[in-house]
Amino acid sequence: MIDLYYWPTPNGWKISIMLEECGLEYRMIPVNIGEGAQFEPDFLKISPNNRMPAIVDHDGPGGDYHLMESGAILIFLAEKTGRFLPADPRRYRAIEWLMWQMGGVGPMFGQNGHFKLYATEDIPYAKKRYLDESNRLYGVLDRRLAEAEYPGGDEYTIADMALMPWFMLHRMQGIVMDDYPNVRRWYDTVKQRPAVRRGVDLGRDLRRKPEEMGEEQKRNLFGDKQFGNRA
Ligand SMILES: N[C@@H](CCC(=O)N[C@@H](CS)C(=O)NCC(=O)O)C(=O)O
Repeated sequence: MIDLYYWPTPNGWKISIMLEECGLEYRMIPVNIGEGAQFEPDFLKISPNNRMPAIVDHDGPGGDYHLMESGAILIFLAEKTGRFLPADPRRYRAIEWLMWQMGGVGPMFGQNGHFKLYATEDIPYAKKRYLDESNRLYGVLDRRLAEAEYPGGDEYTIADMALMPWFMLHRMQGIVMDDYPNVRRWYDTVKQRPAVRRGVDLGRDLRRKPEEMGEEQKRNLFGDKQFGNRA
């Protein structure tokens, strides 16, 4: 049994999709990041960076095994099940695009969304910088998908599960996906997978629109509570 510490955001969806793809038995434990649950001492023992997703695998190496960081969790679950991460040499192509998601797409799309939708002041320089960078990253994936069906090659892998959730927010992010026809083709294919739909549906009722976020939630996520709560 796996405990999934989760809130319905792109980083959370990566893991709910993988758990659904693998048919693993899991229990979802909501971490309400708007209300500050990510700062609870018990959660910090599992996820010292005060971010979800995180898991505890009760049948993990040495017993209860906790893990934070969605990329590490995806690799762990792929190795546990022997699925969605092919053997050499294709393995490292999938890991390459997984790392590209973790180091580029996640942080840059995250900042793009922050300055466009959540920032408490309007900063045109920041908005332009992160929108330009997000479009550049769309272009990089588009070129990769012109030569391969999936970022990892000819198979659907954990790289797709890491990428897909962030591309789902393209409209909110101010991106015109149809400018990237290979991304559009890949997106339309992956979006139809039943496990992707189930993964993204997990905790749907808990999700709030940016305009529904109150002052207290902004303080927890981006303001004095976020930084004041750190050691
Ligand atoms: N690199 C981390 C990023 C996780 C992350 O940023 N999670 C956000 C929600 S999408 C979070 O928990 N935020 C809580 C906070 O900022 O206090 C991963 O991929 O797991």
